Amino acid sequence: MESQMKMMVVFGLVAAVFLQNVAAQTAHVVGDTAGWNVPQNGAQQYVTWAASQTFVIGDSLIFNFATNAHDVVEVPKASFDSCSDDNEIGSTITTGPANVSLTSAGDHYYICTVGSHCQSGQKLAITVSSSATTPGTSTTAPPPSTTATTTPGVTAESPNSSSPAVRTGFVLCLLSVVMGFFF
Ligand SMILES: *[C@@H]1O[C@H](CO)[C@@H](O)[C@H](O)[C@H]1NC(C)=O
Ligand SMILES: [Cu+2]
Repeated sequence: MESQMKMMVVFGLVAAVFLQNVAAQTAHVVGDTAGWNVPQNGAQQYVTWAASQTFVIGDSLIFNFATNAHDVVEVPKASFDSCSDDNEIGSTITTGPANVSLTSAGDHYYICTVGSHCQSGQKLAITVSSSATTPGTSTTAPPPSTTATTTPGVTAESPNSSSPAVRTGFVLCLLSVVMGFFF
């Protein structure tokens, strides 16, 4: 009986990891409702916004701005610091809204090259991490070897019947949390 419960808990953990992978992609709306503009609340605005987000490879940045009023381009740190468009990475996006995919880990810097907007704080620095696991919420112990046989079954079902698999995983995950109280 007890080993059966433990198996359920382990399966729930596997399902939780599976769910985390399914929900990996996030579209980050830069500045939230303020969009991509000259910050009205000081140059800290995009620094504060970036700190509130967790960026992972596969996510995207949505820069909401009116075409011709602003633009956005990725630049190296030196250009970001000096608000210059030297050594642009890729081409300047002049049509809003802009959808920028985050395809590599590390620091990325974006500026608006219109007028003195960058000097006024229309600049964004972010750090992209390579895995969906956030630093503070890493998963606990690795699953025991007995679960290795159940994992392919879970993933094999996902391409054709994604939502039932997700729902089943969610139910099992909740079940495992409930059962956790009995240990
Ligand atoms: C942005 O682009 C990515 C990758 O092409 C896509 O998956 C996502 O749906 C797009 N988001 C929006 C809001 O257009
Ligand atoms: Cu601008």
